[in-house]
Amino acid sequence: MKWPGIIAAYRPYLPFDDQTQIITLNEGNTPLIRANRLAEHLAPRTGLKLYLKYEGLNPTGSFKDRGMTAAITQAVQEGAKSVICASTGNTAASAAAYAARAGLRCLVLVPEGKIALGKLAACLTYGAEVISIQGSFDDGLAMVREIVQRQPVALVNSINPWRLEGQKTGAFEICDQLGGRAPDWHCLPVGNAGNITAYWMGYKQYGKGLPRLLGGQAMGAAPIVRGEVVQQPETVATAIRIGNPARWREAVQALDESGGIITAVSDDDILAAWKLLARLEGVFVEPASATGIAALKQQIDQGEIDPTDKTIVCVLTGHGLKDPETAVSHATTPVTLPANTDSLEQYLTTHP
Ligand code: AN7
Repeated sequence: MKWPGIIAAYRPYLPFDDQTQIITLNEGNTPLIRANRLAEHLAPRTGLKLYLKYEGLNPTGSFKDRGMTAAITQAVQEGAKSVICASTGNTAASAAAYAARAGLRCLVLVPEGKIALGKLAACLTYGAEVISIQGSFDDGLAMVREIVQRQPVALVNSINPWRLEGQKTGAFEICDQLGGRAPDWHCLPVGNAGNITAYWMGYKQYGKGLPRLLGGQAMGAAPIVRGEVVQQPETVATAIRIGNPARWREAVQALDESGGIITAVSDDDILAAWKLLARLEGVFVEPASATGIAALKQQIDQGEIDPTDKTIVCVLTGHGLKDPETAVSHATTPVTLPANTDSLEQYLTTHP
């Protein structure tokens, strides 16, 4: 069956009518991958059924496309000619792509020097006006919130409710892919807290059961865990380098309602989980996307989550090719050999 994108696929659950001109790149319908080797590593012989929702396979390489098809569709419907967002990179790339498709001007504010290369490359190629600000994501968000009060430009950050409408479809897909039920636990990284808010909306609306939520924040950017704004957030996971999340209150409510947990994990733990995903399961994500796995490992190790016979889904929010620089700098270096088979044989036999 041809997949039409998340709005057409889930229209009865979304506030769009049949007349709406949909701006889509056929996002969504991402695989839910069973991860037996990783499950065995995290919780040996417990019967844990672990699944990876691989959102890096969306058209621009992150989950943001689910929300962006909805936000840009609505912006066009309202007659907008320009859109703007602040971003750690993925929202910007997604906005740039959907704006291009709709023929809109797109401005993106990104923190100077703190946006992964693949995201910057995408924004520039889609033709967005990339504004590198000498500050953090949080500074950028404050700026765009103000400018939309002064200028006729539509805001497409996740404070825009249409973003959440689109992103909640991830929960619908997970329930569908599990055969019509929600998992026991749903794990994901938390930055600006739009996605955790949207997933909870989605599970509640779909009526196929409710998971408990496990949110992971990076230790150097963990305002919700700490209960206070982080003035200078810092983490290798630049996607979630956010100190004052816009959907903070909603995230706390979702965590409370679900009997969930939010926890902080170190950069080392994030990178360890990121490597495990690639090496045990062949799934390459950007570092931030491994935060849910790192949080799950921590909670199992600490005895806070009992994995026995549980169905657990981890959302992998962005593709590994988004951040090639971190990948290369944390990997082993390639072996260089002369171009002959004897050298290759020598290498093979001396490196068993
Ligand atoms: C890969 O692009 O905030 O908690 O500006 O790119 O909904 O913010 C990105 C966030 C997780 C956190 N994983 O999601 C942005 C931005 C990846 C991300 C998150 C982001 P939210």
